[in-house]
Amino acid sequence: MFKMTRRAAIVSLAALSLTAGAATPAFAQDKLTFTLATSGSETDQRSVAMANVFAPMVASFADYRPGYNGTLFAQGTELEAISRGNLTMSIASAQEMAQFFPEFSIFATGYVHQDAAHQVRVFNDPLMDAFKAKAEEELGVKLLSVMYLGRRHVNLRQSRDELNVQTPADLAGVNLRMPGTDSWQFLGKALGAAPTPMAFTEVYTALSTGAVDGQDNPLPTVVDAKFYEVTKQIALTSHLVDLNYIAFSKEAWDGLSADQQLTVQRAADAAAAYGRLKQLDKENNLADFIRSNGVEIYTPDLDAFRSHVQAQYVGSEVAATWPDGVLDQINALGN
Ligand code: KDO
Repeated sequence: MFKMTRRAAIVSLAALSLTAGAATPAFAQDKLTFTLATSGSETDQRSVAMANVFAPMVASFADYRPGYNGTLFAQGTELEAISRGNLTMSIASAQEMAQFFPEFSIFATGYVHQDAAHQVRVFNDPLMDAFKAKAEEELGVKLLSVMYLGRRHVNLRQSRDELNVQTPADLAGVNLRMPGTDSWQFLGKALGAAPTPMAFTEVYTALSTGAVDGQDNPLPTVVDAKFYEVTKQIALTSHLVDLNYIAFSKEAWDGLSADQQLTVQRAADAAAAYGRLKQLDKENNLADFIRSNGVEIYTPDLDAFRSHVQAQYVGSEVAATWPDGVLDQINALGN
């Protein structure tokens, strides 16, 4: 699993030549190339939004080159690649940002964001300014916009007859795949499970062989990655209303004209807005399809999950990294 301390990132940012690949043309008249790395598939709504909305909007001055399924950079290594000048863009998670700046874990904490609109209000609120500034100044990564991934639920190989998940106690000993960073693993434990770190691209095989008991992701991901083929149940825990940031190289950004910067910002916002609507639509309409493939979907005791998860964060090392007052500010932006 990739893990880099903030200090190491800062050192590498300072020490390495930043001319490598961020978005620099050989000649002034050349088009720029914006390379994006994601562990998501080409059919993932965030990828679709970038290809169908972002790319055309910047096409007059930049070619958009996406690399899907972790083929350009493995999941969790994209931010470092941007920081080193080897990549222009990624679809980054708050959990990945927290590898460099632990306070980003607040945006990766269970039952904090309430819905997609809440994510947008939080991202655009002045409370984000200090987070964004730190990412730019210390990592060389500009967070352009917030994308909606969706409500993450617990998705297991066992049938409900074998394991009926009502409370966190029912997940005791369940080997739940979570992505490989500290924030994810903390959340997996907070849910009551025994989390196993694993890259997204390995999850289907691990579910089909039984190397893990389950995974957590929103319904659109369960369909896109065909996890419904190798699992039997989904407990709608909604433990994380998950987001991603459209992350952009600060070096590449600084090389753009003011007009181009405005266009890139607008294109990112438009792609995020388009993707959000598509993802929400899918999230609301996929349950029947998943059920028709033999996966039982049901709602557990949400109060039990929420109170247990929140209790794990209170007084934790994770919560100690959150700047004073930010949780209250986030909550105040909720419904
Ligand atoms: C995952 O690994 O479970 C996750 O959902 C984490 C997200 O942050 C995001 O990276 C996503 O995978 C990938 O884009 C694949 O959908």
